[in-house]
Amino acid sequence: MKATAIANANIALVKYWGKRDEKSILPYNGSISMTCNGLFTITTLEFSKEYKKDRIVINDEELRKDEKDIMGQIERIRKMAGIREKTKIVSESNFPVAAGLASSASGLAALTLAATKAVGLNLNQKELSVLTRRGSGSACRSIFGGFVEWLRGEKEDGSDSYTKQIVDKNYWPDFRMITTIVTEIKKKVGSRAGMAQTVETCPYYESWLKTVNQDLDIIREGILKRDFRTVGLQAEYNCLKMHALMMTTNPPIIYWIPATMEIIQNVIAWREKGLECYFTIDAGPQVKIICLEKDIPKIKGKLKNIKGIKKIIVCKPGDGTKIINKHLF
Ligand code: 2P0
Repeated sequence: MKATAIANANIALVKYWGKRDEKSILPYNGSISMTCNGLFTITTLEFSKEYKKDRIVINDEELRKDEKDIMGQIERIRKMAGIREKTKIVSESNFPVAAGLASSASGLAALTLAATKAVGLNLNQKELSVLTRRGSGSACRSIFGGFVEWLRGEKEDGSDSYTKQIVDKNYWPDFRMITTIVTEIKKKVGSRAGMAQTVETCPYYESWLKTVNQDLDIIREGILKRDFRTVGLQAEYNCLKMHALMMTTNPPIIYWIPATMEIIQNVIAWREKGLECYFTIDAGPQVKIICLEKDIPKIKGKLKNIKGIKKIIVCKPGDGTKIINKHLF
C-alpha cells in the first residue's frame, strides 16, 4: 500500500478567493490557472499495519503538530477505502512552502493521487479533482496540465465543482510565468483564514462576484485564441481586484512588501516601452511575470537590477499530477 505522485503547482490567471461552503471547499467563483512545470512536489505515501502512528515529513522536517488539511484528506481516503492503517508521508517541494507559491496546491494534489493509488482506488480525473478540492481548493486545478478551469458549480454536495482542462501544455508552448522570489518568510495570514475574513467583512466582495464571470470568459477565450495581450491584461486586472479585496478586508490583509511594488512598477514601465509582460500575485509577496519565451532573456537581464529579488524560477505550461515509480523512502 505504497505509491508516489508528482504534482506541479499552478498559478491562477483568474483567482479563487472566498468559499460559499467552507467545509466542502466550494468556491464563490470559478477560476482559471496554468499548471507550472517548474514548481513541483513529490510525495510518497505508505499505509501499513507496521506504523503505530501517522507521520509526515516535509522537506526533511518531521511535522510535530496536527496537520489538519493533510490528515483530513487522509481520513477521507481511509474511509473511502475502508481501511484503518496508519500512514507515513514523505514530501519534497523544490520551492519555498507557504510563501504565496501555491505549495498547498501541489502538495495536496500529490498527496491525494498517491493516497488513492496506495489504497487501490482508481478514480478518474474528474473524481480525483473533486476529492483533491476537499483537501485544498486550488489543488484541484493541479490535477490537470496546461491551462485549467475550476468550475464553481451550483450543487450543495459539490459534485459539480470540479476541474477540467481548457487546453493541454502543448497548445501554447511559449507562454511563460517568471516567479520572482522576494522573501522566503512564511506569511502571517494564510489563504484559508484570509478569504473567510474577506467574505465576512470586505464591502466590495459583491462587486468582485459581479465581474469575475466576465474575467473567466475573457481569459478562457483568450487562451483558446492564444491572444497574449488579452490574457495578460485581464489576468493583471483580476489580480489587482483580488488584492483590493484583501486590502479592504477588516483587519486588512496586505501581502505586498516594497520589492513587490518595485516589480509591479517595473513591469508596467517595461510594457510601456514595448516589452510585453504582465504581472500576477497570489496570497503572498512574490510577483509572477507573465511573458512569452522570446522575451525571457531581456526580462531576466532587467530583473538582475532589482535588488529585492532573491531568486527567479521560469515556468512554462506543465503536466498534470501523475504517479511515478521512484519512491522517496
Ligand atoms: C488562487 N489562492 O486562485 C488563489 C489566489 C491564493 C490567491 O487558491 O482553503 O490554499 O485550501 O481552499 O487553495 C489559495 O487558497 O485555500 C488560493 P483552501 P487555497 O490560486
